[in-house]
Amino acid sequence: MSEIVTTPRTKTKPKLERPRLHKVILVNDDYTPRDFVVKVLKSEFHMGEERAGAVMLTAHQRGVCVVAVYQRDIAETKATNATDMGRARGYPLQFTTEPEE
Ligand code: TYC
Repeated sequence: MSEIVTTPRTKTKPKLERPRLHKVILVNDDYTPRDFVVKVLKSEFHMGEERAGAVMLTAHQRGVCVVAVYQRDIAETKATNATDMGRARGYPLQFTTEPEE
């Protein structure tokens, strides 16, 4: 009796999902001074004066503005640090995170 041994010609590679990036979002409030928001954006997110001013203004006018996207743990750390800078001065400034689509 003869046996036919076949080997598959294609291999299926298990697909690993690429971890989603997370957005850091600046939230507007009525109390934090504009200059202070700009200062925080410059120091925690390494923005220049112009970009920081534009991001602050967008959040001021529209309620929120996406600041940047990072790997999840980096986004969370930066949002916490930036929020803490406001809290240390008694401001309700808020940075949140959410996954990208
Ligand atoms: N709305 C604040 C003011 O008028 C300024 C501000 C802008 C605060 C953006 C928070 O995310 C913010 N002083």
